[in-house]
Amino acid sequence: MPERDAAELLRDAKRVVVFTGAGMSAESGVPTFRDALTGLWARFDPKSLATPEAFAAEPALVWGWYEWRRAEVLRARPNAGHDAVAAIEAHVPDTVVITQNVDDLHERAGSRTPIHLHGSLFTPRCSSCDRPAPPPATTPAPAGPHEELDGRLPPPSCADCGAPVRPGVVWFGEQLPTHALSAATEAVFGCDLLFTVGTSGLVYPAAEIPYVAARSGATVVQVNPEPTALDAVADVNLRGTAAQILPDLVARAWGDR
Ligand code: BV8
Ligand code: ZN
Repeated sequence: MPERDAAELLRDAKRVVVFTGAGMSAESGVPTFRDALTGLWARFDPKSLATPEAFAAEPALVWGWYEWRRAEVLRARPNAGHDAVAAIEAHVPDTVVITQNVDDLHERAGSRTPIHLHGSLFTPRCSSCDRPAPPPATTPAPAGPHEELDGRLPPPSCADCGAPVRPGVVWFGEQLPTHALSAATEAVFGCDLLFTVGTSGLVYPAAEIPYVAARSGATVVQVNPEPTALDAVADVNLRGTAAQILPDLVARAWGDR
């Protein structure tokens, strides 16, 4: 069957879900989760740093990594892909954005209330009493081209109980926030079109999202320059990047330029 035209599917859709991963932010200069990390963290597998055990063992190393990533995000700007997602929301009121990303680029592009399945760099909280803590006023300066980024930053202490403040993200081995997961599942059950953009589809239960959409009868369109685990569930596979493909889809669906 010829690949159905994704722009036509988009124009005719009543309820759209846009499910995004790190590839969504790649063209904003934010490294994807799997990309080798620079400096101090280059020798670590992100999956070993993004755990409660790593934070308990080396709080300054892990907190420094997240503060470096938050600084990168603050220096970044939403790309044309983020803007196209916000345009889809403007054209199709019943659009839900579900992201695995911990950056705030969807929000800064105008997406109203993206569902953050894996939390956010901007909502640190106490590692013991869960009290929300303000993100630090300053962030690490960008490392010069040749200097080795030290990267260790001792986390602040909770104003209430004095325990270390932790990043407001979901680590491996931790449950996803129940309200986020139930809101995402509800949105997916009812949608007729789901875009999966810039994710390798390897981390669960988030990676279930496109499969739940397909089982509920939605058409699944993948946007990714590489093959992924989600090729198996995609009805339409658009081999390209978020900032190239999505604006073109929106333009062909509604004539936006
Ligand atoms: C849970 C936040 C259970 C933090 C993330 C053993 C022990 C414990 C758990 C497990 C285990 N084995 C399996 C598990 C389950 C585990 C899991 O799935 N592991 C995987 C590795 C097999 N999952 C969990 O632990 C989850 N929790 O299971 O809890 C439980 C149950 C009951 C009670 C208690 C506990 C929690 C997982 C959440 C982890 N946190 N992020 C942080 O950011 O630091 S995951 C993180 O990696 C991302 O959020 C994302 O979800 C995931 C993968 O990243 P992607 O977004 O896909 O990015 P990636 O780099 O992989 O790929 C980028 C893609 O973009 C590529 O395809 C590339 O081609 C494409 N791309 C590149 N450029 C572009 C592009 N696309 C478009 N345009 C471009 N320009
Ligand atoms: Zn506390």
